[in-house]
Amino acid sequence: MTVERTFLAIKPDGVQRGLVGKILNRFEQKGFKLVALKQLIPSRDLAKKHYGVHQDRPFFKGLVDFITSGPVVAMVWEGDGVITSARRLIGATKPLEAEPGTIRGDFAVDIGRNVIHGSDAPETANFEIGLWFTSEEINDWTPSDQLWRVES
Ligand code: DAT
Ligand code: MG
Repeated sequence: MTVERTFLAIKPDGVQRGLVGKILNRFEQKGFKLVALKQLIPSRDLAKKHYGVHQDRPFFKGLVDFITSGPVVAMVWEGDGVITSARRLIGATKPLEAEPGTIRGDFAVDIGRNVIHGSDAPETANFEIGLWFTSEEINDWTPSDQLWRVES
């Protein structure tokens, strides 16, 4: 596997419901590395760029209204295969179809309030990381336990 970075964001419903700590824990306990973290209320311009692929969908305006409605916790996580793995930890887009044990499976019922965003591919991860973060906001660091990690 190659080391990748992905963009994750706890949406306003996750922040309002006090789920930030529980969600961060899922990725920490899995073994991924947090390299950037900030809370912000996204501008409409940022939200529209982030969800640009959905601009012609009927739910687009509601999606932008929702994601700009309050604080979002934006993050970059790093690790082997983190893009696909984070999507699996997040679960299906429709929370009622998300497996128990996934974040959406455990914490959500409504597709329009599905708690968390995760990049879906390397290209979107690169685009989204660059959209939400400057390079100065992303930290290269080595966790001390990686010194005794087994190479594969
Ligand atoms: P995901 O967030 O799993 O990548 P997506 O990229 O297809 O899903 O859609 C982005 C977000 O848009 C999704 O998290 C919730 C919202 N959304 C998607 N389909 C929707 C629908 N049919 N009705 C309302 N909101 C929808
Ligand atoms: Mg998506």
